[in-house]
Amino acid sequence: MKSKKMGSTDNPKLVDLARNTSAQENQFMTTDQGVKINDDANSLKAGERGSTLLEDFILREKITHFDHERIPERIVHARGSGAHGYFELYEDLSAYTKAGFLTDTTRQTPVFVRFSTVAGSKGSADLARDIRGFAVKFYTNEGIFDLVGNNTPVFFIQDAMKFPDVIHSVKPEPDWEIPQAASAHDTFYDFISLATETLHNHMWAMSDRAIPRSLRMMEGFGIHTFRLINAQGKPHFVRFHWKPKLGIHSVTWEEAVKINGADPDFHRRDLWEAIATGNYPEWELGLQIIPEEDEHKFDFDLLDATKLIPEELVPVKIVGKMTLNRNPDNFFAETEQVAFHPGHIVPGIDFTNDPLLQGRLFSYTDTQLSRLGSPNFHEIPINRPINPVHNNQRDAHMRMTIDKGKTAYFPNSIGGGCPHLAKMAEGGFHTYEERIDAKKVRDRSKSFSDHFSQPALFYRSLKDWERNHLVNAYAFELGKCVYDTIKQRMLWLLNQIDKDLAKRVATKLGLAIPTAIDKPINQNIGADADPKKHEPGKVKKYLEKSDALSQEHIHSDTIATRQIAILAADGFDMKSYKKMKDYLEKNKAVVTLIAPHGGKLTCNQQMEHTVDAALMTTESVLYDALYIPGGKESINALKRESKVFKFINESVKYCKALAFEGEAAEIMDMSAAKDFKNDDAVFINGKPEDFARAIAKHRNWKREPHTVHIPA
Ligand code: HDD
Repeated sequence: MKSKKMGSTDNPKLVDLARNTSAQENQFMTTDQGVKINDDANSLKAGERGSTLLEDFILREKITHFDHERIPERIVHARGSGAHGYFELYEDLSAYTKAGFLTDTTRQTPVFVRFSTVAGSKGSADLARDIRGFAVKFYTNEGIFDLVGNNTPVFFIQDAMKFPDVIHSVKPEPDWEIPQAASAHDTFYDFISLATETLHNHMWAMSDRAIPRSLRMMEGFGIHTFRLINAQGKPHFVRFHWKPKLGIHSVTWEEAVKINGADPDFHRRDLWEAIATGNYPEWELGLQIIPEEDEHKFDFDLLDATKLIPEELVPVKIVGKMTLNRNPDNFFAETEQVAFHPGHIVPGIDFTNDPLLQGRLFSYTDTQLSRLGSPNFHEIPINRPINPVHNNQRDAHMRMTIDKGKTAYFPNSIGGGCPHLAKMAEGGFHTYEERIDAKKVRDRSKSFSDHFSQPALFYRSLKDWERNHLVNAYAFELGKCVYDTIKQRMLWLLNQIDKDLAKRVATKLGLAIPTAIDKPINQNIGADADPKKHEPGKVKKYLEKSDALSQEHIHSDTIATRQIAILAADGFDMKSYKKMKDYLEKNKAVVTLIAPHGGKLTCNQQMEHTVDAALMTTESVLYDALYIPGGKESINALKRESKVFKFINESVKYCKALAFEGEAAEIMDMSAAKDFKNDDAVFINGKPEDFARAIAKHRNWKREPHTVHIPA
C-alpha cells in the first residue's frame, strides 16, 4: 500500500478540477465577453436622473445571469454537504472482483462524497429527523463507480414503483406546503401504516440514527445486494458498509430541535471545520460477501432492500479506508452539480434483480436531465471521470468537448474504426450472464412478505436508552398526526412488531391499542394479485438480537474535534484553565472560551484572553462538554448570568461530561448538576484525562432516567 497520503497536489481528480478553477486575485473585473469594466455600481442612464438605457450591455449581462442562477433542487436529498478525499485498499480482493480499486493495494482512488438529508429543501436545517444520504463517487482508473447509499442498512420500500408515493407522503403536504423537513405529519403515517414494508426502515428513522451528532459519526450502507465479479467471471453477492472511525453517535431529539434554531448548518459546519483543521474524517469500507450458492439460505430475500443481513450471520469484512481531506472550492460547482447514479458501475461490480435497484437505474440519469439541464452533465468538472471518455454521443445543450473528425458512428472505416471496442481482457465491461427463465409478471415475490421480523430484531437489539429515545420519537411523531385512525393503525402495527413498544407508545399517546383494524394494511399488491399471498407474516425470531444494530457497537477513544465549552468571566483562575485547555487541545478537541461579553477576558494573573463567543451568541447544545474553571471574581460574575445555568442544566440533561474547578463548585450547587456529584461524567476538581475519557464516550446515558425533572 502507498504510504504517502493522497493530498491536493497528487489527487488526480483535484488536478483535473484545477483545469476549470478560476481565482480572482490581481485580476481586472470583466464582462463575460472579457471586456474590462470600469463602473459596476451604476447603470447607463439618459441623464443622472433619467431612465436606464437598454443599450447597457454590462447591466443586461449582470442581471440576466443573476436571473438564471438557480437550478431545480434535487427532488430528494436536496440539502447536502460534500467533500473530497481518497480511498485506499487494505487487501487484494481479486478472489471476488476484478475492479481495479478493489484489487490494487498500491492505488489510492480519489472520491467525492455528498451527505444529505432526504425530505427537506436545500435550505432546511441539518438536524431534521431523517435518513441521511451517504453517496460516494469513486474516480477509478476504469471509470466512475458511485455507491449511492444511506446511513441505514435498509430502505422504506421494496419496489421502485412506490418511490414517488413514499416521497410524496413525507414531503410537505401539497395543499399548504407544511411541514418542512419533517416526517411527523398525517400523510407520511397514512402511507407507511398502509404499506407495511416501510416499517423496518421507519424504525431506524425513529431511532437515534436519524439525528446524528455529526456526519462524521454515522455509518453508511450501499443497502442493495450487488454482485462482485472476478476475472474468471465468478460472481459473489455483496453488501457495502462504511464504518466511521469516530464511532456512531447521536444527539437527543430535544437537542436536535434546539440545534436547528441555534445553528441550522450544524452538520455542514462540523464537516467543513474538521477537514479545514486537518482532522480528516475516516470510514472503513466493509463488505458482506455471500457465495452465489448461498442465495436462498437466509430467512429473508437478499434482493429485498427492506432487509439487512445481520452481521452475526455474515460478518463484515473490513477491506479499506476512505479519508476526506479537502473541502470543495465552490459549493455550487461541486456539491450542487455532482450527479450520482447507482448505475455508474465499473468492471468487477454488477447489479442484482433487486426491484428497487432496478428502478433506480432509470431514475438517476433522468433526474439529472431536468436538474442539470442536459445529457452532457457528465462533462461538468465534478462529474467527469479521470480516465478518458470517447464515444459517438454528440451535441446537446452545453456540449464542452470539441470532438474532432468526420465520424460519429460505429462501425466506421473513415475514422479508422475508432473509438474501438475493448475486449474483456482489455477492460471492456461485460454484464454478468445471469440465467433467466421466467414469466413476465407484475407482481412481487412472496419471499418479500415478512415485514415484521426485522423491525422486531432491531428493537430487541437496542440498549435501554436507545429504546427510550425510539419510544419517545414514535410518540412525538404520531402525536403530531391529526387523524386518530392513522395513529391507531400505527399502534396496531407496532403491536405486531413488539408488544412492549406498542404499549409504551400507546400510553404516551393516550390511546388504546386496537385489537383489529378495519382496512387492509398491505396495499403493495396489484389489483389482480391474491391478497393472501402478500399478507405480512408473523414475527420470525431467527436471531435473538444483533449487537451491531446498537449504536454502542463502534467505539472510539478520541476526543479529536469534540467541541468543549469553557465558561468564564474576568478574574478566572488561569492555572486550572490552562491545564485543562492545554490537555484538551493537545488531544485535538476544539475549545471555545465563552464569556458574558465579547472581546477580551482578564484572568487572575492579569493576562488577557480572547473571548471566542459571547454567551448571547451561542448555545450549550452546540457543544459536547462543559468546563468551568475557578476564580472568585469570575464565578461571581457567572452567577449573575441565567444563560450560564441554561448551559449547565442542558449539559446535565443531555448527559454530557461536565467539569467544575475550585469556586465553580458553588455554581454547580446552584444548578441541576448538584444532584449528580457521583455521576461518572461529572467532575469536581477532576483530572483532565478523566474528563477527556468521559467526553470520548460521547454521553453518559445511564444518567438520563434521572434527569426527567430538569426543565432544560
Ligand atoms: Fe435515491 C438521490 C439514496 C432509492 C431516486 N438517492 C439520492 C441521493 C441518495 C440516494 C444518497 C442523493 C445523491 C446526491 O447526494 O446527489 N435512493 C438512495 C437509496 C435508495 C434510493 C440508498 C434505496 C436503497 N432513489 C431511490 C429510488 C428512486 C430514487 C427507488 C427512484 C425510483 N434518488 C432518486 C432521484 C435522486 C436521488 C430522484 C434525486 C437527486 C438525484 O437522484 O440525483 O433520482
